Amino acid sequence: MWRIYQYTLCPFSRKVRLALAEKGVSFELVEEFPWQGRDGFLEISPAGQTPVVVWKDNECVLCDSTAIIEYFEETVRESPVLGSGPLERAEVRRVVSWFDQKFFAEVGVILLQERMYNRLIAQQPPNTHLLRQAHQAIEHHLDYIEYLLDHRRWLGGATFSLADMTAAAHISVVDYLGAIDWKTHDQAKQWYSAIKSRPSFRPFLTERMLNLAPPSYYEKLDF
Ligand SMILES: N[C@@H](CCC(=O)N[C@@H](CS)C(=O)NCC(=O)O)C(=O)O
Repeated sequence: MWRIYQYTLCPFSRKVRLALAEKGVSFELVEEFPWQGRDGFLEISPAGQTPVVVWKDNECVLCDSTAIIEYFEETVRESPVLGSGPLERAEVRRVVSWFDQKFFAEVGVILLQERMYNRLIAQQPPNTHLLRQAHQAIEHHLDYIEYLLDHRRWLGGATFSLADMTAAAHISVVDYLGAIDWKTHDQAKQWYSAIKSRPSFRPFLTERMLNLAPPSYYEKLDF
C-alpha cells in the first residue's frame, strides 16, 4: 500500500490525493507537519516539504506533487489525468503550473501563513495588509477560472483533468480558511460544486485541522 505523508491543509497533498484517487490507486495517510522538521521526515524529503509518497519500507520514495503525479501517470494506465494528446497535455500542465505557482504565491501561502500558521503555531495576529492583498488576488483568479470556463467545459480542456484537480485543491484550502466570497462568482461556484461531489474529493469535506474550524458552508455540496 502507498503511504502519503501530508497534512490536511496542504494544497499540494490534496492535489496528489485527488489524482491518485481518480486513478484508482489506494493509499493511506500519515499526518506530517513540515514546519516541525522531524528527522525521519527529512530523510525522505530533502526539501522538508509535503507531500511525500512512499511504498512499503521506503522502497520507493516520491517527492514533489508534480513528480509524484507524473510517476503514477506513467505507471498506471487507468484514468489518465493529464489529457490525451500532446497539445492538450501542454495546456493542462500550464493550468496546473498557474495554480501551483501563481495562485499559491499570491493567495495560498499567505492565507496558510496568516490564518493557519500564525494562529496555531506562532500565535501572532495576522498581517491584515497581506490578507487584503490575497483577497484581491482571489478575485482575479476566480475571474480567470470563469474566463477559461467561458471557452471550454473544464479548466484544461474538454475533459476533467489534473488542471481541475489542482485548482480545486488550492481553492479548497483557501475556502476552508474562509477567504472566498462565492456570491459574486456563480460560474466558478458551479464548477467547484461539481468537483466537490466527486468521490475523490469527499474526504476533504469532513477532515479538520485541529483547533481551526472551517466556515459552516465549507462542507456543503450546495453552498
Ligand atoms: N513544489 C512542491 C511544493 C510543496 C510545498 O510547498 N509544501 C508545503 C506545504 S503545503 C511545505 O511543505 N512547506 C514547507 C517548506 O517549504 O519548508 C510540490 O509541488 O509538492
